[in-house]
Amino acid sequence: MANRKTVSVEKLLTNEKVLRATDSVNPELLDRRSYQPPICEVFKNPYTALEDDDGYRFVIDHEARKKLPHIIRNQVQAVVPVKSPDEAFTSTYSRPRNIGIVFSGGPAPGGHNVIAGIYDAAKKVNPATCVYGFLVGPDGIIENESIELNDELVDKYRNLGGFTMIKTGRTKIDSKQKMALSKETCKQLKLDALVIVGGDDSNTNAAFLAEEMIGMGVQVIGVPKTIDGDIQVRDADGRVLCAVSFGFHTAARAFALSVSNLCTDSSSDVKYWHICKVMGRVASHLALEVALQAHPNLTLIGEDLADYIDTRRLEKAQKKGSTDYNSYGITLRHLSRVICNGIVRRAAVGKNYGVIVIPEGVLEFINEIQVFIIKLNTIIAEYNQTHDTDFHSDFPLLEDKLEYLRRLARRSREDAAFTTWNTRDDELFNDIPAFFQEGLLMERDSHGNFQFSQVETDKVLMGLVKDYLDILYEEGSYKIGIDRAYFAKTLKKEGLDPERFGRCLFKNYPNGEFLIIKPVIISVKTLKQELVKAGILTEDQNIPAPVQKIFNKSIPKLKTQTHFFGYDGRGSDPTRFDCIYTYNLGLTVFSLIANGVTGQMAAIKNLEKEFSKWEPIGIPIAPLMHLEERKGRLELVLEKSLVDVASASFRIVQSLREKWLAAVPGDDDYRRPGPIRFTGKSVEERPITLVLNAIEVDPETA
Ligand code: FBP
Repeated sequence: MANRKTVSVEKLLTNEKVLRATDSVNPELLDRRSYQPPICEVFKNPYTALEDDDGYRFVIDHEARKKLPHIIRNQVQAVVPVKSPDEAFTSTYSRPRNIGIVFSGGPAPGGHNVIAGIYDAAKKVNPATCVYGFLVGPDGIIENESIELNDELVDKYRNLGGFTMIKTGRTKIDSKQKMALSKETCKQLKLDALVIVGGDDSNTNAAFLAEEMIGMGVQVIGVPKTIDGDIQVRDADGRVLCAVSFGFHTAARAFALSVSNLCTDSSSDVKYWHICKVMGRVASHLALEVALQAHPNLTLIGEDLADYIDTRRLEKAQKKGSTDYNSYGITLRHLSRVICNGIVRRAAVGKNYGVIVIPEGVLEFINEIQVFIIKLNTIIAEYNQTHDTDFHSDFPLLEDKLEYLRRLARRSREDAAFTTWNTRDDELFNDIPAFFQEGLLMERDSHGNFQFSQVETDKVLMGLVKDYLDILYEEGSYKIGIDRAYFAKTLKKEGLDPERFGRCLFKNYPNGEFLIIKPVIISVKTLKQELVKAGILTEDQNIPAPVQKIFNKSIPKLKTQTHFFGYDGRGSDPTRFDCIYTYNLGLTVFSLIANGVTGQMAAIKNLEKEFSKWEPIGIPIAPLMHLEERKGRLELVLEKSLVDVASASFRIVQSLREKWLAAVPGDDDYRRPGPIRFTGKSVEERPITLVLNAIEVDPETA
């Protein structure tokens, strides 16, 4: 130490090794930027055309027919090669164009490759084509804030996560004024096509923009994106057109790695239950995929909970000749019992640790909470409409909001026609903790959606879990099982007879591999009483130290660590699957543009199959729309796809639940998905849920 020469920081900063080690451009980044995703066979042709595929059937909503007359008759279109194009075709296909691209909604890994695919295809066909990126989401269209993309910019972000290149935002183009400004921007930039990369709400927007701009000759093409995996498109006969949105695979793999690491840590220091909330605003697709990837001990799936029937309650009512409708659907309290059951059963075999995965949107599936969310959505939306102000600015504090709700409850007592918020609602709402009330009253996003990511769902649930575990402990049914060999060794070491003490202390002695202290023994006092009753101790004798030690070990202390996996995985660099998928989506978008269609969504069919079977298609957006309640009003939107509890992937997870809970002596069944790999032998091909669901549809893929 004494001889170490200190080099000045100035000098260090010019050192070759220091420069290399601290450069933000590292080998991994260079590998990613230089990776060229394979392209679908059809794109190896210089020209592609579209063929209507009228084999798909859609049940068209009356309102969609009325509001989107110009695009409602669009068909599914297959992208096909053009072997010998005539001149008219090539000149239309290759004419110089102005194309604008916007990201809308939350980032999803792979977005940059959609841009790269569009850019490469467009420039290859005609280098004079200009591709613009609208900045910070739809606001960029409304305010005409855009940049022209060039090689340098596109190359910088190839195969990289995030939407960093042009950023994103959640503004909805939902007013006449915003629509007029958007049209003006398209006019000023002389746009031929506008590409909207977004979720269900953004593709809904794309359909309306397509309808509005048809007269201006601006084509509007959507690209389904969301890590939530809830844009899955099927026709009316259940035939899959888009099995999964891009970004889902990457986010699920990133979450699964973190969950898997926690499984490893938790089964090493054996003292924590890790409570992992994973993103997915409503649907539990991400949680289901994480379950398959990492095998945590307990994974809640919202859609499964919604199907819950309290048979005991139902039967009780049936005996009285009535039907108790409250028996259908799960309550928060019951859900907390499901979690407790897992914790108690693992404790009984000495496992006072584990990992639980809770989907971010689970509250949406819990009866009483869903009612609150819907009612409060309506109240906030109605307030904003009536007063033309903002509920949250007018009532900044929780107390102000609660007072407003109390006023509504009073109104319901005076006016029988007003049923939105009654006295019972108000009483129930006042029973829940303040932090949760704040969560439920929080500002909705610009689409009127409840922001589940902002609510501490895990805290709400685990609060109930802890309360119920305390009750179970008092009842004597929540104990840590003691390894029989350890018990015998501990007692023998101090010259005590394990047989004699064992029969007195444990309810399952000598048969259990893990011994459970008798329910009556819940304190040092009750322990002593049992020993005295069995004639092992007299009143004035102390409990022997080894027995005290065993008793202490049997007392469960629930220590939890909570985690939220969302923004981290959403920002991850894409898996190879998402890189390839999105680049080909970009190529599909260009084909749709070059062939002059509008109101279509770019997609790839057969994602569940090997790459050579992938088929680029255009999906008509308008026929997919239906009416849904948003901001207290019925609006035309794209339907979100929830986890299908009859699907193979869900049923497989359901039947492996016991195995993964591992409430038996021995090892847990954790799976190590490993980090997101980009190259190499072990690169995963596609989401596990996709693979499993496809087996049933097409046994050939099995
Ligand atoms: P998109 O539907 O826009 O893709 O966003 C999904 C999501 O990541 C959800 O999983 C999450 O609930 C939400 O965005 C978070 O929203 P925000 O980024 O506004 O906090």
